[in-house]
Amino acid sequence: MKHPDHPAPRQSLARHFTEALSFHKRRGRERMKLIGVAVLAASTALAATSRTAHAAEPASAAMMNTAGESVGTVTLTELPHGTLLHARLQHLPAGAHAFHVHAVGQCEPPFKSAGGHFNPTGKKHGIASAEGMHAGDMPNIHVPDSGALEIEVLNTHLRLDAALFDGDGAAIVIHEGPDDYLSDPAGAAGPRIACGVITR
Ligand SMILES: [Cu+2]
Ligand SMILES: [Zn+2]
Repeated sequence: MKHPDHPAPRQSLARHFTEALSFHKRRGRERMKLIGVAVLAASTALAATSRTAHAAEPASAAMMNTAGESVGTVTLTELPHGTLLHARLQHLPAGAHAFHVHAVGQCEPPFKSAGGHFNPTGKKHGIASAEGMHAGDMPNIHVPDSGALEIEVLNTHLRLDAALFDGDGAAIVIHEGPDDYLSDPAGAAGPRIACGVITR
């Protein structure tokens, strides 16, 4: 049963728009343009509100080496097509290093505490593997002689969701060597040289 005195918001908006339109028909083209702009602005604001309610807040990881010294920060921002990782790193050895999301948010040197790669869908390791890949697998980073590197990478398999922020959390890990993109379970990347718990 309908309640004419208490129409649903959408009906109310439509009715107001119709009433305003008929009222302003007498006022000519300029006024109608203004109403159109106002209605568009209102619907855009509603859409923005519902997106904000579902979007995850940005997260970050303070990276440290095995001596407990800071080697930079990685920020993680969830976007419609994945999570953007923005790494600002320093004091790292030059060369190619594996760069992963690991399944446990604990960074006790030598960082075995961070567990294996983040792998909520039970895949094998490697962006080059037909049976891959782990959601935590990402391309190698290449640190120049300065030891400092700023990069952004989009991980299309990663979400800042309940699977990542489960009971034991998650971490960003950098390895001594490069990921070969194939060897299960960790890409034969050698020891872990830096680690940061992902927090928000
Ligand atoms: Cu790793
Ligand atoms: Zn992996």
